[in-house]
Order: sequence, then structure tokens, then C-alpha cells
Amino acid sequence: MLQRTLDLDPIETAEWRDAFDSVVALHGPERARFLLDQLVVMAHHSQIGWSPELVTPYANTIPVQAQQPYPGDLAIEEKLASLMRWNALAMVARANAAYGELGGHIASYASAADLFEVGFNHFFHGRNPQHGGDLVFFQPHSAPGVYARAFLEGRLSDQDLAHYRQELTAPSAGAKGLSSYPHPWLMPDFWQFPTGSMGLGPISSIYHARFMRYLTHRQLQDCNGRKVWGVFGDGEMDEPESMSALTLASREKLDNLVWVVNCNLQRLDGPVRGNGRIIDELEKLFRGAGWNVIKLVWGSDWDGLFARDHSQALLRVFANTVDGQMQTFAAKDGRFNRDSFFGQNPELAQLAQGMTDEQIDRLKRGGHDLVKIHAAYAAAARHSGQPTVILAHTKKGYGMGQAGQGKMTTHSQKKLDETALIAFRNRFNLPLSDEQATSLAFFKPAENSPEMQYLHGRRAALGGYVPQRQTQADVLPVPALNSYASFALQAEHKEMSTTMAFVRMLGQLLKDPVLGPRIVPIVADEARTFGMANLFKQVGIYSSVGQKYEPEDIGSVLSYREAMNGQILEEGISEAGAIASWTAAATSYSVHGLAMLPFYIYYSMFGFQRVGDAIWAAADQRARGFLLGATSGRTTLGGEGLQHQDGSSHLVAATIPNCKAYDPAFAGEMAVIIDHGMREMVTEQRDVFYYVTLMNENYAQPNLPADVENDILKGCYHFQGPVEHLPAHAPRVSLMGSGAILLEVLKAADLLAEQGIASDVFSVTSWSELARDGQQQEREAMAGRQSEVAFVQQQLMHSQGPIVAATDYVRAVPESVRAFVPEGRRYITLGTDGFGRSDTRAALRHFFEVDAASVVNAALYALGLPRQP
Ligand SMILES: Cc1ncc(C[n+]2csc(CCOP(=O)(O)OP(=O)(O)O)c2C)c(N)n1
Repeated sequence: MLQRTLDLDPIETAEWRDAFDSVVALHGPERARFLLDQLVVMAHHSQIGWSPELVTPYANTIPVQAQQPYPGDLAIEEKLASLMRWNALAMVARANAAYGELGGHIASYASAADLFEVGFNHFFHGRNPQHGGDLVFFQPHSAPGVYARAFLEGRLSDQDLAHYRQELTAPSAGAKGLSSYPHPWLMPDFWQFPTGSMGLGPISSIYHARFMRYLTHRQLQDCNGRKVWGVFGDGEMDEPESMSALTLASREKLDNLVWVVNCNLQRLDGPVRGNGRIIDELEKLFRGAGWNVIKLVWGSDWDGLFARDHSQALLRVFANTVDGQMQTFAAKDGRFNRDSFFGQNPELAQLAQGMTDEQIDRLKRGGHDLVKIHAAYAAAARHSGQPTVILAHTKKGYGMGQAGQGKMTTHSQKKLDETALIAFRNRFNLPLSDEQATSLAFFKPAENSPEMQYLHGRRAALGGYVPQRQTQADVLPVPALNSYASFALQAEHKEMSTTMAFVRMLGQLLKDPVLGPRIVPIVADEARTFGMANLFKQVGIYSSVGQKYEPEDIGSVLSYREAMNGQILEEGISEAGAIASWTAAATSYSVHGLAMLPFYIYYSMFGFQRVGDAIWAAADQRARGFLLGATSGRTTLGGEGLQHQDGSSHLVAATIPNCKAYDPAFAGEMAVIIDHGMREMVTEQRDVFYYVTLMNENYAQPNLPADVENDILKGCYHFQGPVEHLPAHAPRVSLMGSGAILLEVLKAADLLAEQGIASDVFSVTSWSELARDGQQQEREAMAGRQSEVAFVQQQLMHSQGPIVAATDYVRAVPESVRAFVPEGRRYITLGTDGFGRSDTRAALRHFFEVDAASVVNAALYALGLPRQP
């Protein structure tokens, strides 16, 4: 095949080029685009195997003539940006001078400062009664820059800055400790979105933007005019989560979403694409995914060079310069760049002729030029019908000079020597004496200075300070439990699974006139698995375009119904997407001041195990909502085998401080838990979320015994005592069971009774709540404060003999309460450690030794009685 670059007939080529040039000159770009589109159609028709390249030259997307005049005071903004840079640097360097172990980053914010500042001065809206506020996701390790700004804004004191990364010691100095990265859990009035785990910020921003559309389309809150901005790293784009929802954003036409990818070409260890060009790669990726791409490559001082470069020598050289080389140019001085970059050919050398080495050194990349940044942001903010990504070319460690700019090691640089500090001061014209610079003094101009007035004025014009986390939301009443769950409370031994019971309850709750509309059912392509298909018809599946087709099953009662005001979020096969979606809904109370109540139901194995880090981030973001781990347990989901059978989610759930995890056996227990959770989250407005496991095993559901509600919530209740006909002196055991394995425990109690052994059966609804209570009481006691007997101990005290605890989870789950069982009583745990596999439930329970026979065996062993054949 011939190379596309081989020109077989240069004269013919020149004619085509001239023709095209004259079209642009005479009829303008619109006509030129039209003709090109026509040619593309022809090329497709003729099947010549050609399509246009997705990548454009290494130059700014926005031509100089399309730039609007800068609406701000450039001189003041430059000064302010320099102050932010300084205070951010001083904060990190001071913390590390005092305690070398604290860590922190200087170079990332140094590259992102101007990108942040243009946003703060001109684009990021604060929330106030007139404007719902923009959502801004900040690159985590650039947090010092955001603190530096809040310091000038008067929202943080110099003492706070002096306690960067010292959250524990700060209060004793009357200061607020500043968290390493954006953590709403640690700074609940400040940060809105946790971004510290790379990749989660990007995907989360997409789902937050989509959720705003959902709120608007469902007429719950008008989010028009509000934007989601995200500043992310080019290295961060490697994370699968960063990329995984790009097409959702374009499919949903999320023009309320703008990403700024800070392309400083470096990550932690070295270049992002040393042997390639990350900007080209991302341009292709985003364009292919349907985004509007704005390349912000070169600063204004390059405009003149490009204008004089008639032979396009610059673009040709850029096309052959890989990022590793570009980084070297960033790290070296003007002299080097004159020789090595402009020295590459005579045309370039001529372009550089009129410039001093200093001027060459100061040639800005696009992401450091306020004017160019503004032009890109303005174009992004105006753009409609697509999300926008701005690929901003910067230098990592910008302005750190020999100490760090473009250096391989710059990411982790936390200290600068005196010479470097003075050089930095000089580089940014900072109003600091040598002494102030070398002692890393924070600097804040006088309140009445033009800079400070400008700073406050800009934020006032944009509606308030950013970031700022608010928590006021309407209190939602929860209907009486009996009104929607009496079938579960008084189940009269009807056979059903807890999943069926949950779905029935959800269907009822959705009908509640107040709470119903606030419920957000979320699935990742498993609604039918969980018997939720009836909800398709009842509340509809959310679609931003309604339903443009006649569903195949239109005649059926359960027909597939998509609607613009549909309530269910059907996220397709993306657990990462579904959990991001859940997080957006679960934090709506704070981000939008509108309490929503999401129920995300999924295969429990694909929760904590698959997207555990995203759940951790949701916890940090103070999510309120329900995660329903359906088809849970290692043996309850018989046929599905090793990768589906979950024996561990409760172990992980227990490690999340604001997650309350329950493994109820019966529909009535589950109803009590859901009811209480709803009250805790939307009525009392506590920052907790619930994880409840559900089973697909059908069995007879008993009536809920009287007065056990509180015990269910605390984690365990006495379900039944010994059968009456046994003599008083019969040997006794206590049996504890949770989830589906409680039924095995109950069978074991019958088998033991046949052997003359009396047992008390406890239904354990939450091992983690029991363990937490025990640990809490122990801590109180050790601190010499008033404490109570651990709740699990109190419950067990009314029984006698050894204790056998069995679950469908790994043994570590029931082991978590070992320390709190009454003294002197043997405690044996049975669990499902090991890989799952496929077989019947009975076979699996036998294999994992959690069936009734195994419980009996354990009880006999604990009693010192011979094993029955
Ligand atoms: C999931 C995850 N992995 C690794 C890290 C550690 N980490 C923090 S910043 C960073 C490099 C970031 O590079 P880039 O995104 O290019 O941003 P830059 O600092 O260069 O602007 C790494 C690896 C992290 N925070 N999260």
C-alpha cells in the first residue's frame, strides 16, 4: 500500500491546494468545512479506505482573531497568581522543613496555578440564592494552591496554613488542620469532592453533571446555567475510571461539563508519554468519544512566531518532537532552547533571531497564559451540545527554575534551598525581602490594596467563594413502616426472598407522595435479575431523550419504558458508573441542597470488591443512601461460582466508619433496617450510608417478634429459646447466625434438640455494628470513662453454654465479635473462607461447613460431646 504522504503528482496537488485556499479566502471557513464534509461523504461512498485523522496540528484550537478582549485586570491577576504560587510553595516547604515526613507537592500546582486562577476570577460560580453554584473538581495534589487562595480570601488564617497536613496537632494551636487532599470528611465546610484517588474525580464529575440533568428533567431542581468543572492531570487520564464514561458524557450531550486536563507532560516518575505526545493522544481519544476538544498549547508570545512562520516550520518540528524532548526543553534555559529547539533548522533560527535568551526562556505554554486560558474557558462555557475538554499545555514545576521546572524528580520536591527561594521570588516579582523569602513567610497584601479588593470583587461577582461545602437540605418525612412493609413484618410464613421483599417495599415507597419522587433506584443492568422489571413501567427508566422507539414488549404489563422524567437510573454494565451515579444522588443534599435517596442494587460481589475505592470516596463525600448487595453470600447464589459468590463484602464494609452494614435473614428484619436507615439519613440528616445484603433464596418468612426493632438495629436479637420438652439440666448451647445461614442454624437447633441438647438461637443482623459497639465500650472503659457491657455480651448473657456463630461470609466476619462474648464461654465460628464454586446451595453449604450438620457438629465439639455419625 502506498504511503499517504507520498506525492505522485505535485502539480495536481498544488492545484487542489490552491483551490482550497481560494475557497477559504473568498467564501470563508464555513464553506470550506461544507466542501470537506462533501468530500468525506464521497470518500466513504467510493470506499477508498480513508477517514480524516482525529488529530490536529500542535497549535491552539482557538485562533487569535477569535479571542475576545480580556475582561479582567491582567496585571492584578498576574500578581495574585504569583502570591498564590508563593503561599502554596511556602506552605508545603514549611511543613516539610519542620517535619520531613509530612509530604506534599509544589510542582503540580506550580503548573496548574494559572488554570485555577482564571477559573476563580472568571468562571467558577459560588452557590447563593440566585445561582446554584458550579461544581469544581480540583486536582488533589494541587490543594495547597486552593488553600493559598482561601488564605487571601480570609477563609483560612496563616495559622491554618502553618498546619497544612497536621490535622491532629492544629487545634491545640487554635488552628484548622488542612487536609492533604480534598476531603469533605475532614474539612466538611470546605471541600465538596474527594479527588485524592486518581481517576475517581473524573468519572465522578461526569455522573454529577448527568445527575444535574436528571434533576432538571425530573423537574426536581432546575440546574440549567450551572456547570461542572474538573481540573485533572494528564497522567491521571491513564486511570481506567478517567476514560470509562467519556461516551456517556457525549451521548448525554453534557455541555454542562468542562474538563481541563493539565498537560504538563509529566506524572510522578517521569514523562506521561516520553516517546509520544499525550496531547495528540488525548485529542484523538476525546474527539473519538464525541467531545468538543480545545487545545490550549501555546501562549500569546507564540502568536507572533506562528504569524511569521510562513513555511510552517514550527508545526513541522512540533510534529516530530516527542514529549520527553519537550520536557527537556522545559527544564533547560533560553540559551539551550535557542540552540536545541530553534537551532533545528534555519527557518526556526530565523524566527528566534529577534529574541533574547531571556525572552526565549519566558515563551509561555498555553496553560500559563491567562489570556489564552480565558479564551479557551469562554469557548468551553459557550459550547452547546457536547462536553468540552481543554488540553492545556504547561510546564510541571513552572517557575521553580533549576530547582524543579521540568525536572524528572519535581513531583516529589518539597524543599527549596535559599538560592532557589530567592530566584522564585525574583521570577514572580514577589514583594518579599530576602529574609521573608528564605524564612518562607506567608504573604497577604493589605485588605485595602487593589489586589485584595479585586480578589474579593471577582468572587462577589461570581456569587461567593469556592470551594465551599453546604449542608442545608429539606427534611424529608418517612412514611410509617406499617404503611409500606406490613407484608414483611407480618409475613405469616409466606415464602419469599429478601430481595423480593425489598423490591416490593421499594415499589410501595416510590408511591409515597413526598418521599417517593426523591428516591433514585439505580441498577447496573441487573434489574430483571432482582425482579425489578415491574418498576420499568411504574416509574420509568430515565432517558434524556425519552423513548424514540416502540419497545418490542410494548403490549406487556411490564414493558420496557424509558422516559425523560423516568426515575430509574439504568447504568448498563458499569459498576464504576453506577457507584458514581449513586454518589451523585447520595450527596445531592449537600451539592444541590436537595435531599435525594438513592438505592443502588447490585450483585454484592461487584460492590466493595469491584469498586471499593469509589465507595470509600463516597464515604469521604458524606454520602447518604442505600447500597443493596443482592445475591449475596458465598453459598446462597448457588450456580454462579467463584467470581460471583461474595463471602467478603461485609468484611470490607466494616472498615468504612460511616457505613452501617447489615446481613438480615428475614424480610421483617430488613424492613426495620431500611426504615431506620431512611429516617437516619433523610429525616435526622446524619452522614451515614447503609449496606444491606439481600438474598435470592426463597424461604418461609416468619412474623417479626415483638419489640426486637432496637436489637435488630444494634446487630442481634434472641430469636428463639430451647424447645420446651427438654429437661432443665439438658446441655445448652447458643447459636448465632446471619443472613441465609440463620436457616441452617435453626435447622441445627432442631437437630440438637433431637439429641437432647437445648439451644438459644440469635439472629445476627450486623456483625460490624456489634463489633463497633464492643470496641467503643472497651475504649470508654480503658479511658476510665463510663462504659456499658458490650451489647452482644448483654444479649448472650441470657443464654448459657458454648457459642457457635455461622455466616455465609468469611470467618473473620463473626470473629470480629470474639472479644466481646461473655467470659469463659467457648466461641466457635463457621464461615465460607476459600474460593466459591458452582453447585446446589446444600452442596455448597456442606462443602464450606456452614450447613446445619456442621453447626451441630461444632456445637457437640464445643460441648465436649461425641460427634454423631
Ligand atoms: C489511584 C491513585 N494512584 C496513584 C496515586 C499517587 N499519585 C498522586 S499524584 C500522581 C501523579 C500525577 O500525575 P498527573 O496526573 O500527570 O498530575 P501532575 O501532578 O503531573 O499535574 C500519582 C501517581 C494516587 N493519588 N491515586
